[in-house]
Amino acid sequence: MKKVSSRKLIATLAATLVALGVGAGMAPAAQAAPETYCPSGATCVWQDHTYKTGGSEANLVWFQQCVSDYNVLNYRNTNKKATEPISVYNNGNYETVTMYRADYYRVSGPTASLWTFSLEKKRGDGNTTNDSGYVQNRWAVDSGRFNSVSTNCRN
Ligand SMILES: [Ca+2]
Ligand SMILES: [Ca+2]
Repeated sequence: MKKVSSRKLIATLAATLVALGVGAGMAPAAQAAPETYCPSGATCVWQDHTYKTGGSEANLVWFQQCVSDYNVLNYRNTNKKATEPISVYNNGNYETVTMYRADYYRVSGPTASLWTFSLEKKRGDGNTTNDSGYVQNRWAVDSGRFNSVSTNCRN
């Protein structure tokens, strides 16, 4: 009787530890989603692929209206200029965002449409330069705005 009880106790304890995510051999925690650090209502960028800057998802730049020139800003928690971000997430609640290759929303030439891309609300791309996801074969961004915001918007 006593033996059964302690086995039961151990089994219960083991189940509890598993439920708490404690223990050896557990699968690594799932990668945090970009909206963990990107505030609701904002569009966020990170320098590197998969929504990270220098290995951290917390090191981002975000806007609620526009950024007219990313590389005058620093990634959060760093003194790194926001030069050439390639991860973009639109955590807006209503609007599509348009992102631009050049600063001040500039587009030019016969391939002007190739100087921008759009992301609907709650969509992102963890590498704008690769050939998968919502944004393919583009570039690092240097400005962006929610679509209702004028191109006169300055950060
Ligand atoms: Ca610039
Ligand atoms: Ca992509």
